[in-house]
Amino acid sequence: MTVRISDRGPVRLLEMHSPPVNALGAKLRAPLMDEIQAASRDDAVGAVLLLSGVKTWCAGADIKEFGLSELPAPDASLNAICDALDACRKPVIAVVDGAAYGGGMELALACDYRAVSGRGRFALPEVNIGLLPGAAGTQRTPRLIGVEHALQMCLDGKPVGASRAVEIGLADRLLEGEPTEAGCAYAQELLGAGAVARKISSGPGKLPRPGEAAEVFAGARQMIARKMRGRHSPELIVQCIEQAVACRDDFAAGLAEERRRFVSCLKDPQSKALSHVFFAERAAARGASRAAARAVKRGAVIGCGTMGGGIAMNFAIAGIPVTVLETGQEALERGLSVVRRNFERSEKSGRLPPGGAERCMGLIMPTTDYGALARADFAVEAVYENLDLKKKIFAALDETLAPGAIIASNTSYLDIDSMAEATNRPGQVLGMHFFSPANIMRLVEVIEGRRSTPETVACAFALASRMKKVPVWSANSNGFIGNRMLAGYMYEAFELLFEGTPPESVDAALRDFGLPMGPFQLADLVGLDLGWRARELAGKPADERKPGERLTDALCERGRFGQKNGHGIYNYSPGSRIPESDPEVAGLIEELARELGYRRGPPAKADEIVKRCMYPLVNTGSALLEEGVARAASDIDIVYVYGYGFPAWRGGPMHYAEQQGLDAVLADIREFHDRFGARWAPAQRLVEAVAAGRGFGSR
Ligand code: 3H9
Repeated sequence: MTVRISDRGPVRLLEMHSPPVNALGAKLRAPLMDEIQAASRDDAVGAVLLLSGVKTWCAGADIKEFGLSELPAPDASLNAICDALDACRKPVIAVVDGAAYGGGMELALACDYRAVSGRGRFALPEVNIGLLPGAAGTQRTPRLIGVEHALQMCLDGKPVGASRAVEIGLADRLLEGEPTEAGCAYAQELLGAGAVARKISSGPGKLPRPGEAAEVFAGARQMIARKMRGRHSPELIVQCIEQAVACRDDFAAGLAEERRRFVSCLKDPQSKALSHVFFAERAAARGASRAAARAVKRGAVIGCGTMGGGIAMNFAIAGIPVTVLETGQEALERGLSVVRRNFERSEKSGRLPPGGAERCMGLIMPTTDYGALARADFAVEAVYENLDLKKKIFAALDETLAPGAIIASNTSYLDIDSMAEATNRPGQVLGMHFFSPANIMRLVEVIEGRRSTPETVACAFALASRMKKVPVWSANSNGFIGNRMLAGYMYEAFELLFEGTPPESVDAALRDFGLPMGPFQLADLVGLDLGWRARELAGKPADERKPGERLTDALCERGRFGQKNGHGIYNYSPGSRIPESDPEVAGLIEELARELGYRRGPPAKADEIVKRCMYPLVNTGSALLEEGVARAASDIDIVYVYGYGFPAWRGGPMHYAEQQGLDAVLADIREFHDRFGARWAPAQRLVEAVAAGRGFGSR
């Protein structure tokens, strides 16, 4: 029974019970529809309460249903339920306890009253999966709370908590105590006061007159251009709300406009890609181990540089006390002052609640003494990339920590097994590769070493989830998933330069593809000097350096380190991050290209640039699957979306390749193989997928 019915005097209780999240699939919609109509007809019923019997009030439409056919039929049934609520002659009260998201919030809006428990929250997150609220959300929301709040909810998709919902008029009552009892008491109170049915659809509510909100719409469009470049559904959302205003007294006309745009979103590959990311994220987080995860009580972080500081912040944000170790007092203080500044910035921007910065700082204990780490049950080493140094730290941690405590390395490519061998607890060693800035970026690669136990891996996954990160499993292999793929991408970008395409054209093509920045802007941002110093330190001979490394080394020798000193592959005016071309760099590229024997030609077209830079990701991704370094193509997509800014609306590199058609991708890779040689040899896994006429497969 997905809808449970009971009566409390004249109050009919309809409890949705479709675990885990009351998604509005066919099996919940049909009985819900029947019971609403039955309650409307039943003379003994004075009011109806709509409740949830599971933790989530209602997660909205069942996203899995959208993918069932090539051209999904309009999901009329959810709209039909909302129509039935509109037609119901008894007041219907939504008792929102938990998340009322998407179609779930739209269901609540079609009710006459909304009561919310302290756990209740509302959101219209359809935009996150490339859709728009398609069950009158764009029509009822601005009528109830005005255009500005409605635009915000539809465009940012973020939840509005219980008190705020009451404050802006989204909910009528904040319930105290047990929600069902409190909801019944509220219904009785309404009946006692002679309250009647009250339909948002029956009038313009808070809708402005046409023209009055022009500035608000213009502001929304500016925000979209700034923050949601390349996405289709945000503009359609704005149009739907504009239509609500234009059709002011004609709810049905506005609804028809919403319907038309909703269906076009459903057919758009962007919604398929974003839904893929939604499910891939959850599949990745389920991880590779079903072992029981021990809850971490106290953390330790070794190193308080950019990464160490960010990782310590993650512990504190998750409410876990953490001790941070540095070699000297000065470095410690410098690192902590950055941490404090970042916390304060987070509080200012609303990412932390008021007082959150101070509370988080209170959870971070600085030290220069290994002995102070003795009580930690999970330590993360985050010093610079030097295997010998890391091994020494692992040995010192092994001496200090209690048996069973876990030691993780934040290395981005070094061998986890070598670090494990430096300890007497190889089972409790693994990699946890955070991405910079570690307090913001959501990806964490969890690297299982040869001897890491299932419990150790499970514990790292649970810790990452507690930190609100997206953990992805990877085997221990140089560069793991993300950086191994990045290497091919960067290599190809530099090849394009030497062949005659200017850096600004390469960057522009990849920005137009949807990346936040091109490879050379990225290199300047990270700092060209990091790699240069590492190569110098290791004494890597010039003829063993890649062509791109030769170029960045030559730039560094001329004092061009990147954005940090205003000169890198580009120039930067003081205080600006806008790249400007420099003829000196163009000359240097040409000179080096001649020296290395490149045949220079006309600049590559955008389409070729994209293929040359994206297909190494696909080919390496296929090889990673073949080698078992990654367990699923969808995991690779998550790594690239959450760690490298790959546009989520393209679904990640592997999904993108599938959408292009793997046979077409393979044909291009073969052509590049003929033109450029061995580095483009097609991965066996890709060849097999094409031969079998299938995709990369799911978990
Ligand atoms: C929509 O409503 C369109 C309408 O406007 C118009 C229609 C005409 N469908 O996240 P969790 C699964 S579009 C199907 O781990 P939590 C999820 O995959 C929809 N499945 O739980 C997972 O499965 P598994 C707009 C769904 O407690 C399991 O449920 N709504 C859906 O951390 C548990 O999920 C949204 O975009 C769904 N709608 O968080 C809301 N939702 O166990 C999307 C979840 O196999 N959902 N699943 O991995 C969420 O934001 C969170 O799931 C929620 C619960 C906050 C609700």
